[in-house]
Amino acid sequence: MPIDWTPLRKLVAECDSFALTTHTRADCDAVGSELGLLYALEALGKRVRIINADAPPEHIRFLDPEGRVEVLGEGVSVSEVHQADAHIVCDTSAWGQLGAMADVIRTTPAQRCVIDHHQSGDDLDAIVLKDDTAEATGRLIVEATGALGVELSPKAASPLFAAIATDTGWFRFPSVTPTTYRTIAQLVEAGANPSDLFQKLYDRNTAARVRLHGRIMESLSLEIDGRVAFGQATDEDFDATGAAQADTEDVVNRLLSVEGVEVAVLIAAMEPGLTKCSLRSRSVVDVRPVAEKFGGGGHAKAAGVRYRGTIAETRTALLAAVKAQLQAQA
Ligand SMILES: [Mn+2]
Repeated sequence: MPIDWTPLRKLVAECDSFALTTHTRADCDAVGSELGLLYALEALGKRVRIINADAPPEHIRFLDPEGRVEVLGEGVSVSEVHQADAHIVCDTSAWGQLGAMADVIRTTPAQRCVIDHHQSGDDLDAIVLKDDTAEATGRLIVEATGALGVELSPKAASPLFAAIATDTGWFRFPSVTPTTYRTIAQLVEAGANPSDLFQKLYDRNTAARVRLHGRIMESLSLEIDGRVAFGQATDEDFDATGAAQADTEDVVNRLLSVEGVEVAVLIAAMEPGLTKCSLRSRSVVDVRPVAEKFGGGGHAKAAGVRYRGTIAETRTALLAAVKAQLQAQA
């Protein structure tokens, strides 16, 4: 269902200052949506700050050349955040994903609004502007920009292009529609440079990252007649390669590329007794209930969860849950 932006227009008419935030360990869609919305609101003469619980990962910081993303506790106090007339949460509607910003938003006297495309989420007691069929929150921000009567600026166009491009795996996921391409055309017209963005996002691997990917590919194992693929990144893999957590991004899609595989699961060691799992599906199998079973969430074809246990324990638990889901959907 397309979003009716009337509540946002009303909120913007009523408020002069805005604090924008997103989920922790922000990705391009999270940061790109925040920046796109910030520049749209500023074009209307509003005072706007982006305040997140943590800094964006290093490899996507080029999206924010003006350094507009601020971090709570690093020169920004809770009372400063509370001075905003309204808080807008982008690209999540789950308390658990907001990190330290969750309490700030819970206790704010200001109005709350959520712009998101995730199926899972909590009641944030907010104006909810959600389309869970949208390929990216970034596309919703482009729509919102239009609904607010603001022209897309070159400063907004690049991060918004990156938001949509990365959430669609560079326009190859089934979530892509003609609207995606129309939106992208608007962003390119407004100044986004696709080949420059691609290079900055994907052709800047470190050797450590590529070596980690090699080890993850090597770990590939197949279950349930080759319908489910598992890959893992252990502490030893991180130590031996010198790669970081964020370097596992996107590898799960390579596991999914094996012919016959319907569901891929990548399990990465986070800290002792805690793993981070990424689940992807390319069939009718819905991986969101699998993630939700262990307190995670996401979409039907892409979900994630953190699991308390070793990699082996995580694998056993997730294999059983994926098996149950395959049977339930058979
Ligand atoms: Mn997103």
